[in-house]
Amino acid sequence: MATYLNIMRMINRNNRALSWFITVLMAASLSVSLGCEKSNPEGPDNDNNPDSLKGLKDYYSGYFPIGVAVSPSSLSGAQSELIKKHFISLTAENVMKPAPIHPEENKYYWDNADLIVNYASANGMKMRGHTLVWHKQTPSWMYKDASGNTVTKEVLLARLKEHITQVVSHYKGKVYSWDVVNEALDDNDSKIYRETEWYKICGEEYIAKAFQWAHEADPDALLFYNDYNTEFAGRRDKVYNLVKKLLDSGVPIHGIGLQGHWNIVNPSEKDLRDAIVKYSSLGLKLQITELDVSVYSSSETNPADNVFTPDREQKQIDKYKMIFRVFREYRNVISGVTFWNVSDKSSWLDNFPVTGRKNYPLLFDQNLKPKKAYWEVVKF
Ligand code: HAH
Repeated sequence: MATYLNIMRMINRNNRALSWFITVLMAASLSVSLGCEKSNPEGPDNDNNPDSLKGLKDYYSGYFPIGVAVSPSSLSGAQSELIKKHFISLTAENVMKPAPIHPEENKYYWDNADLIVNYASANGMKMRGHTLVWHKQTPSWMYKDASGNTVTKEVLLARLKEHITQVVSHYKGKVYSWDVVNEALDDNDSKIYRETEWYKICGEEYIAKAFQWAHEADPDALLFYNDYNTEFAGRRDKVYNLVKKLLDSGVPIHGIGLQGHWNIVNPSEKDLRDAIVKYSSLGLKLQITELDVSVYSSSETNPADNVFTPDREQKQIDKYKMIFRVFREYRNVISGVTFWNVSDKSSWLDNFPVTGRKNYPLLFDQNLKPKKAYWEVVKF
């Protein structure tokens, strides 16, 4: 700084124009070096960029583990390299669900799920289990007897106990947290429980039992209730009340999974904060279990409207930026953030809620390159 002033005094005597030019130059370089925001290079993921060596999980290592939902086929080639670089936790997108893993009574199919669990352990990653009880992707034999009639509550609960005991025991010590019950609450504010076969045959009791049996099979596993739209007032209160009731009656439940299937409009920062604050008042851990940010709002359903416009891109960047800022703030409560799929190359949202409408909901593009939203999420 002193040298700079001396130079300026010297030049000032001789040439006012030159001195003005140098002042501007120095000011520009000073403002870059003193800037409080760390400047992550926008976009370039090349070898000259020191940040390109770091993965998403490394930026967040002091915050929470960053995970991703995978299928066995994503664990090779370029996708595998991307997964190893950016993620430290895995969830099986489908292969641990009741239908694929327990296709017939007394028949378990472990191979696909084992592949993912072994990959996680070989690469020092954590493994989440998804999911033990759900109304979808559940084999139809579960609810029927040999003559095709609906089974009694006693039979269905016995089958549930058998399923949970087998699956949780098989992965004991390998899966550290389970989404025990998925989506048991109704979408409609006027109803509490979703009218699934589980509910119709067993009543609400199956929920508490599922947690109890999972806990008996692996007392060290962290057990989660997992659901979507958990940030909107109606469902937020229902999730809170359900989990509070379970806790009050001594059911072993350790956390709430907020799926995080969000979009360019929702949730608002206020809804997200209110949900986190309300759930954490129960003294439980929260995990974001299935994060993606659809580039379409929930009211947009035209299959032809499927272009990732600059406007949608900017809105997605803003939403990702906001949600990760809030997550960082609540790092003491949030114990994991998992993305639902690896990159925009393929996502379940390419077929939901509109079949065949391409979506671009993740932080990596169709060529597996970090998107602008990625660079914003790691800029803090
Ligand atoms: C999630 N449901 C499930 O938990 C997950 O297992 C699946 O792979 C994808 C999404 C979200 C959902 C849904 O399936 C239907 C309606 C609303 C939300």
